[in-house]
Amino acid sequence: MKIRSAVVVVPLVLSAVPFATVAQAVPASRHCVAVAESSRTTCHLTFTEAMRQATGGAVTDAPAQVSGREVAALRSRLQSSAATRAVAGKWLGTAFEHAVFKGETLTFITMGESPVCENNLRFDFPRLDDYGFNDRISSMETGMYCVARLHEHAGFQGASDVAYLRTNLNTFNDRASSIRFA
Ligand SMILES: [Ca+2]
Repeated sequence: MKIRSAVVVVPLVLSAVPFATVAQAVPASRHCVAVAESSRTTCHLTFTEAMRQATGGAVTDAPAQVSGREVAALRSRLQSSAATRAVAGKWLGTAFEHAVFKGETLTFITMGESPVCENNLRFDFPRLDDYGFNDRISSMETGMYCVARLHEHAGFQGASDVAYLRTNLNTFNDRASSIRFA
């Protein structure tokens, strides 16, 4: 009986150590902003900070982590006044790591004059790998005037699919390597 109780106690003591280590090692999620006219990308720990940057400070209370309901609220919000509509014209779209607008995000913006896509302008992001988002996009939200064409390969090569407004990518899930907004 003495030996059996020792065997029970030892694994309990050992298991406490790796559990604490794993809890500290959970990686933070990333929410990045890609600018069409620049190769520079800025990443944030929360979607709140990414939206603050993407809207030039007009939206400061977006949720830290996103869901479909919150993204819909954000769209309504951007359409609510002349000031935010001007900002919304610079927002090309946001890509999400998971379906139904969850996980890490990559928000695409332009520094050009708004409104943008409705003026036959085109905004190219030829290598999603540059943003750590190659073959990862599972859902998309596009800006009010923009349609996103997703391509299977970098440089707008290979098969393509179109995303407009809020959509899960379904057959194009985790396949896109480049995106063109128009
Ligand atoms: Ca994915």
